[in-house]
Amino acid sequence: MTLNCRKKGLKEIDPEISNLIYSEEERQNNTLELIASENYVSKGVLEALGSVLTNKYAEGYPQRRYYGGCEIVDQIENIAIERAKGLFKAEHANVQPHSGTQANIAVYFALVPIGETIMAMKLTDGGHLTHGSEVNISGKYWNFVHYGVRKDSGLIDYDQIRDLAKKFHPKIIVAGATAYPRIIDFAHFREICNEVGALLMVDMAHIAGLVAAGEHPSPIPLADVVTSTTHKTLRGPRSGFILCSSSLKKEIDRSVFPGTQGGPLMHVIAAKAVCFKEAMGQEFKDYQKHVIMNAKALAAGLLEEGFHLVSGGTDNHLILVDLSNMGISGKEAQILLESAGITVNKNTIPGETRSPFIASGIRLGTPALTTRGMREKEMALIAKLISKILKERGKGNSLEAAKREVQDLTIRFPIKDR
Ligand code: DSN
Repeated sequence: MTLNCRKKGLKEIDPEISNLIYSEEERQNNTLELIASENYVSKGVLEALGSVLTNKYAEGYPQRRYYGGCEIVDQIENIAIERAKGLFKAEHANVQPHSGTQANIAVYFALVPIGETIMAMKLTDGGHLTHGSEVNISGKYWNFVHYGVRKDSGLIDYDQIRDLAKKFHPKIIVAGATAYPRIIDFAHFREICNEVGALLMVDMAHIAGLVAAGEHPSPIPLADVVTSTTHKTLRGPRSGFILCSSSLKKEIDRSVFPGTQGGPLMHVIAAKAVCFKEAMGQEFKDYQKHVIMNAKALAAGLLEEGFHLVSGGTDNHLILVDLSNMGISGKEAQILLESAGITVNKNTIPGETRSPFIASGIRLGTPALTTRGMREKEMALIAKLISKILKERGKGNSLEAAKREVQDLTIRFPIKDR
């Protein structure tokens, strides 16, 4: 890397990629982001991500590296570790996992011999690929037993978990979901784990920001190990981390490196440190309150329009809409909404009969729109827009009218530098 090259901007070095990044920025500015797992990072997080730290190899852990020249990155990783521990009141933090998937696999690899049993939530009921899906490494290397939600209420079926746990004696029970709109009762999970001698692992990726702000009960004092991403409600870089008790520190650290990863991404670890700092502030706590208030307002608006919501509503940042009564699949709804500038993802629903590529539902989340400053009034309007787009599909010029309203919202609530 020469000084000359550093002086040139990306626009001159690679106009093709530069233009595409600009187009993506425009797309983000001009659409309403309702994907529950997405958000907009601060300038501080972006700067750390785009820094020279990407040049540094640092295999190992602070003060125990396999490379020289690590005295600065050691300080950065130590700060990230201390901030994660402070924010979540954890005994130990590993900030090296590149993603939530890496974090989950590292925990299984650390604590469960290959082929032994783990229990987790079914994918169609709100779980995650890494919770033992047969197409994922987790489902291929370990024997997963799945629990789900109750058909009548859409709520986690704790009785089923207890029965299955007694029958299959899992080494770990995983609590945590990607499409569950209600509070998760970690104390109930702990109780079941104690009864059957299982470890409790909580994957809090979706709710990490809510937990940090005290808006969802924390799994930290109850779980043996907690995994998370940093880019959803937590509003940091695309990455992961693990929290655990001091007694598991050695196994977890060894499993991340050298067990399942090589060199850590020091630029991303720096960005995680920035994100943890931001999450300690009052502005972040207020933000998380609004994330939930907005989700409740959006849910209320959709219920008023006759939509069926799994579990009847939400306690957190997301809503799972069951479209069965609307005569439209999740895939069709996603495409229609996207054509009006509203971005969502199709999602399977409990008792799903379609393939995940089609699905019978859509998942909506408020973290990104809340970051733009939208509040309950805008959520009520968005619920009406979604209803109009889906119900009046193919009729007159209602799509064009919805597009104009979306555009107006994006102009009134720009993505601001923070
Ligand atoms: N965590 C998933 C989501 O909720 O979007 C992606 O893996």
